[in-house]
Amino acid sequence: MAETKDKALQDKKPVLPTKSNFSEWYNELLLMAEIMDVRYPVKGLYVWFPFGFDVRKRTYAIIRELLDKDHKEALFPLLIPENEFMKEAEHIKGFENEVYWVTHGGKNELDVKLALRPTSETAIYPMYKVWVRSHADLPIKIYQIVNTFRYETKHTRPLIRLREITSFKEAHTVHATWDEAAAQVKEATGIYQEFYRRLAIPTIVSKRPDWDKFPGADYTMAVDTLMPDNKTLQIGTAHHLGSNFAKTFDIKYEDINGEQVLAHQTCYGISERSIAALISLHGDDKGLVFPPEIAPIQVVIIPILFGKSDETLDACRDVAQRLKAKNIRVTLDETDERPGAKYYKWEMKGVPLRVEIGPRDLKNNAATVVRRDTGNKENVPLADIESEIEKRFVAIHESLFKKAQKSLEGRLIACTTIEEVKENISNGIVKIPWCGVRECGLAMEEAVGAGILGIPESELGKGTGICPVCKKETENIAIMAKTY
Ligand code: 5CA
Ligand code: ZN
Repeated sequence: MAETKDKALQDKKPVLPTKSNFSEWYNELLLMAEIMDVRYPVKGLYVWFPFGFDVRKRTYAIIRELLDKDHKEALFPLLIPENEFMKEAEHIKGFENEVYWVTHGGKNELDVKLALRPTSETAIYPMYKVWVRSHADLPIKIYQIVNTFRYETKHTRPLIRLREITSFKEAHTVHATWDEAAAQVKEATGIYQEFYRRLAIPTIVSKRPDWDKFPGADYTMAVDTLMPDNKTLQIGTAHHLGSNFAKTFDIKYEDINGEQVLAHQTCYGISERSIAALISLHGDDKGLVFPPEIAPIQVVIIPILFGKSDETLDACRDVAQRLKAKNIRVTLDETDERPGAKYYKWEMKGVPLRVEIGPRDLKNNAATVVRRDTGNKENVPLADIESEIEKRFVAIHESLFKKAQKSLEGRLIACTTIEEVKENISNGIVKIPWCGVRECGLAMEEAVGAGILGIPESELGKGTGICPVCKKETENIAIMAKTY
């Protein structure tokens, strides 16, 4: 009886498309689970629901924790005067088609147009010119978490390609030497890998080909992950800026011999794409699935009530109290809805563990604990409920990561010819020998209709093969994929 009623109740609600229709699933899920509202009347701008904002808060707490070990957080202005913005030639070329300009203050035309930052090099580096005096001031490692604006012309998508990036974490460092800056780039990709490990997201780090590097950089390292639709998402980048910006912004320090020397710089950033990856990799046909550290609600308790039920409710309240005392984010769902409707609701929200307590459980001094990620049900003695829950949190995290990693590895396809690459490019990330020469790389991209992500760090100099374009032998194995 209860089952059929629940079914009828669910049928009235909008239904989540299956994840096999990834794009529809993604869009519908963001709304149904209350992550983002896409109904704001400006293209490429979206609204964080309070629930989504909670996820954002917890995600960004992790990146803050990792950076705060040896970076300082600061805050620079949103508006950049045109003359500063126009200083670095390569940088302008890369961004001029994406910049929003503020031209008026009220009815008055501004003497100097102001750019809404698309990224903050040109806001921060005029200040670094003032701040950097001597070698003793270095290194400087500063980050900020801000909104940035890019007039993107490719198809905009919530959390993935925004015109207002609401959650841009950008770090900007200054060093004495080129080598120290290179070491910083390495540290940055290491931090990002650790960050994504905390989100149970597997990543591939590679050096972007020269034609795909950040405008104004010597080189760019990128962190990518593979989405369910077999396209890669760039979820972080770290750039070695050499002395390119130091030259144009006149950032110099006095070395130990009293000489004025140009500084060396890096910058590295992530955005809410991190949350797009989190949702996309772990979610399923029933909705969100979160690693416990991120889940706004970690445990939901559902009382299974039959007739007079004071005892059941008391037991539920007691468990809720005990879990709260352990700083576990727990909700006791005492609403009048049927259990089935409650399961559906909390599964959609990605609550990692559901605890059901009914008269039969109580008779055994136990509770039924159900894992969101596997659906696995187990009886747990009430006496040990706290430690049993905590144990499962660790297990869920590890199992989400392993599952995601296996899924990525299962879609890494080794190829030797361009024909093979073409056949497989829609099935995942393709590995192909590449001599590293620009003409060969561009020819491959052209023939396949997909980008070279780079040569993964793990593959550098380790493979052997023949570049399919020039037929020369090479140790480098590049990866190619369709990208977001
Ligand atoms: N100044 C550098 C380092 S902070 C910079 O702007 N690098 S970036 O252009 O590569 O951006 C950093 C990261 O932000 C990218 O790797 C990507 O993950 C993310 N990102 C870039 N553009 C967008 C966008 N339009 N919407 C969402 N995320 C974006
Ligand atoms: Zn070649």
